[in-house]
Amino acid sequence: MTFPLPSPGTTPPTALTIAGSDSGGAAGLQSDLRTFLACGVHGLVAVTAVTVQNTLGVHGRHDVPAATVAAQIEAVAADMGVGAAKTGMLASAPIIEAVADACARLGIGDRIPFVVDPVAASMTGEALFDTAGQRALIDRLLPRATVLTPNLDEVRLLTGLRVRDREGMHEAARILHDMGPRWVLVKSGHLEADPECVDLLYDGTSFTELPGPRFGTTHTHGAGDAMASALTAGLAHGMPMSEAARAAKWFVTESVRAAYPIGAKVGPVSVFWRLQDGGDTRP
Ligand code: PXL
Repeated sequence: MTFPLPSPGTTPPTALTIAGSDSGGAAGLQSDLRTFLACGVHGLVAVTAVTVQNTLGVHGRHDVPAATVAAQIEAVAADMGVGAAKTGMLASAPIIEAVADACARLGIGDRIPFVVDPVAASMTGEALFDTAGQRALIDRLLPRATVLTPNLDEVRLLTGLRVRDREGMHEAARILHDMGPRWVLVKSGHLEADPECVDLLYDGTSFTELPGPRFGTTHTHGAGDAMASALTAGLAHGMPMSEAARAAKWFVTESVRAAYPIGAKVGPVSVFWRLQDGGDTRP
């Protein structure tokens, strides 16, 4: 169930994140690159926006021009190849349109697995795109997604459904599947009344539960990003969807177990546990 790490000098698979920067280093592209490293894939980035952020919240942001986002995707795809791709914060409708067009040109979401993480708001509730962005996401990216990975707030934004229990997660998965993605993985982290953390994978026919413990920690910033990027890494390794989802669930569970406090509020999940044994090869 683990992710293979490349032996020194061998070329690992590549994974592309199309995401925003979190200056606090917890979520966004920083989390994605860290997760890619820890899951044994070479991380590529198309940065969509720079957020001014710490554990207290998002204090400002500067979006990258849509054409520059598309150019980053084209540049890495042409030279290094994209084994699998994921989206995070997409910031605006024009960026979403440009990403959808670039993905269509490059086969991302066709022959290349495409994980759409419909990031709508920061941990502290600041919107990471507006209603035009939400419409573009539904119209242009959901039908192209190999797998959609919403948390329960994103389920509510995309479908209007307020999920209160595990049965509600099944209903959400069915509705979202009808919106176009080939698989839906509903993240259960926000179902706080549930003593466990059981994510749900749905392919339009059958449900697969991904069970895990719920930890008492409040330091969960970046957990959703880590789940989606570990899933992307698994797909880049060529794992079938259910195997990649199980591996990603294991990875994020260990990363929440290892989370640490830093700053005044919500600390990040950690990947340091993956580096602990055997990392030092000095004689
Ligand atoms: O966790 C979602 C997320 C993604 N990307 C950026 C973010 C956040 C949450 O804060 O800031 C840039």
